[in-house]
Amino acid sequence: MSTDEFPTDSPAIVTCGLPYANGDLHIGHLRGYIGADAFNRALETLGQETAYVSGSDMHGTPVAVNAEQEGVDPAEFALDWHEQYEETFPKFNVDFDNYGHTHDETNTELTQEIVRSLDEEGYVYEREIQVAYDPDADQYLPDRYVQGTCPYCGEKARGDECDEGCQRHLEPGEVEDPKSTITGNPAEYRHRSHKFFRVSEFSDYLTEFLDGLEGTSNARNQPRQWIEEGLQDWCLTRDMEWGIDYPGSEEEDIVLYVWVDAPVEYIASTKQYSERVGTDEYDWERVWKDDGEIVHVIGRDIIQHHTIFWPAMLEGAGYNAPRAVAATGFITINGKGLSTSRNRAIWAEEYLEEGFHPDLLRYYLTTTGGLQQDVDFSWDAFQEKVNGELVGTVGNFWYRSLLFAYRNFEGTPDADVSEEVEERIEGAIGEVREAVNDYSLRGIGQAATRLAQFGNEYIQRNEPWNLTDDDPERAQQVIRDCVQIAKAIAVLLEPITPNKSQLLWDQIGEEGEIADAGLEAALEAPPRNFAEPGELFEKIEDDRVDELNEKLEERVAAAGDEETESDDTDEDETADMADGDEETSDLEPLLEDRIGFEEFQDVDIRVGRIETAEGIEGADDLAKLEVDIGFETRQVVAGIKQLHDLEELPGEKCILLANMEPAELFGVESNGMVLAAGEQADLLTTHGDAEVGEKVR
Ligand code: B3M
Ligand code: ZN
Repeated sequence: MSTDEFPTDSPAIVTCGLPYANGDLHIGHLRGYIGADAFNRALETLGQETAYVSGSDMHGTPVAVNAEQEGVDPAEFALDWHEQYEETFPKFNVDFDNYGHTHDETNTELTQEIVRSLDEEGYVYEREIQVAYDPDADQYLPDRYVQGTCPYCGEKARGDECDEGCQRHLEPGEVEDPKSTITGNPAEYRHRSHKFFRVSEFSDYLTEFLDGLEGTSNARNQPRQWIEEGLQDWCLTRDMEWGIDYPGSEEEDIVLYVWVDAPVEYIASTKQYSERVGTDEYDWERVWKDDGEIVHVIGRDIIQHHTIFWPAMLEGAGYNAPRAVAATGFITINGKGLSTSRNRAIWAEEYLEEGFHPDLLRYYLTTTGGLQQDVDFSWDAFQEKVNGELVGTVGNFWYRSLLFAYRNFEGTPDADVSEEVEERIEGAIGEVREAVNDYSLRGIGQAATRLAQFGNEYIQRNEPWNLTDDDPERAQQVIRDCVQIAKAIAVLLEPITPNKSQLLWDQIGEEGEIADAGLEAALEAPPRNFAEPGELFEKIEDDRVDELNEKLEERVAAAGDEETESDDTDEDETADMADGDEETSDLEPLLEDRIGFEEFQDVDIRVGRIETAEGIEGADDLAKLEVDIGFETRQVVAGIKQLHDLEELPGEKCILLANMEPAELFGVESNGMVLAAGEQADLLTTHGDAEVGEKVR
């Protein structure tokens, strides 16, 4: 791995968390898989050698429990789902270079090899522990077979994870008041011998690793806290039949914990890709053992696995460390937690059956919030985004400029691109480069949308329709510029809307795949002639949205009825990546780490008064504010447009963090930060007569 900016001279690998092969894919899954796909595509446009791999997670109790409920063999059950996933991903233009599964030979062998080498290096030991047992079912109760209370935060928890509270991994025996999810009985404890990995020995290594880790800040901060609290060793084995055998224990009913073999699939899948294309083209060993740039895109509920256990395993077994872990927030639906058991979800197949183009959802999911933020999905917000940005801004510009070019010049007019437009496109390319290096998918999308906005203004400002007769040469120039902007938008947006970008590419007469073009193509002249263009985006009508809302409401209500009728309380066990319940996704858990008063005094918070507020071109939620803080007036950029009408803000008091490092957002300097609450950014203010400039304490 290097610390150089992308593109680097080393090959990259982009991965996304493996879906458990246990149920239908939904929008929560798609956020991660689309996100990682878009990131991988964006790296490619920068000229980075890269591949994108993943696979289905076949083992563990998430699969075993569900298979058992349906009375089928877990191997068959998991394989069925795996095959479905393989079909679904391409429908969303999620283009894996390899998609394997954890039960295949490559992964089984590699996992056992890695465990063997951890053992040989002295990182594994055996210890007798108490494990939960259900006497009625005559079965041990690993992981999701048991439910109880989290010893850290007191929330309801599964045997191996505090999924509704602090998101911590829990070791066998840790969950309090354990109950069997098979019979509902209180679990008994039995002594069993299990293998442990000395994670605690990696504390110093991991601290340093986190200091250099790129990606999202949540993937660095949470684990730092866990390390400070002291790392526990990690139980590597489970009393189960379904899974990969602990090497040498093939005779016993003991398998590796699912989280041992699951991340190894990242390597195994890369290996399969390498074997398919040949190591000259892509060398998995170079990537994983030498200098590869490993980028993991995951859900924020599995940070601990990817920033503690996994890097310790890699280090212990002599593999390369990840360069970045980008942990996405959850998806909420109409402001409430996505819940598969309550049917409050948007299902992958359902979305497609409704006839929506996959690129619309790709655009929505990648550009609605920052990667770390929870993103709310509602059909209304989806409609607004599609109609406003894709139809109104991008599609409108594409269509009007190409149609004009076609009608007047049968294609690209013969002229050079003006300096102004060339510079503007170069600027947008720079924004994309920066966004990729910041792991900001939203930044990539915004660079393109902003360019389209510029394009619309450019046409409006130059009115080529008035020039064709009076000043044909000028008209030629303006339209030439517009065709170039149209092409540039398609190139910039390709990682996010690959299919729509390809259609535009074809429309302007380009040959081959836009995905192979690279960012520089944004500045290269399009072919001279092209055919009559068509519109690439379609408006979503209000009655369509009403209908979709109704369907969703009915579905949720029906699921609610079923749930009250049945006693089956563990239905939520089908929960998976990003499948948070209301409690988890509505409110972020409290930080346990306390700070002293001195640390608080380091932040200089002041009362301010907003003098002016205006929007920022291309940035949906951002506003540029001038805030009087007594001593001076500060210009700050604030993401407050979701909730606040800018015209009403001047004169309002606000609370401003004055000693925030200055930053530049969308080319606008921000010198301070106004405080606001929640996703919607509800601005804080004072309720008495606190004066402007007064310190908040
Ligand atoms: N299968 C799904 C999850 O917990 C799990 C991911 C494995 S990634 C190596 O989100
Ligand atoms: Zn907890």
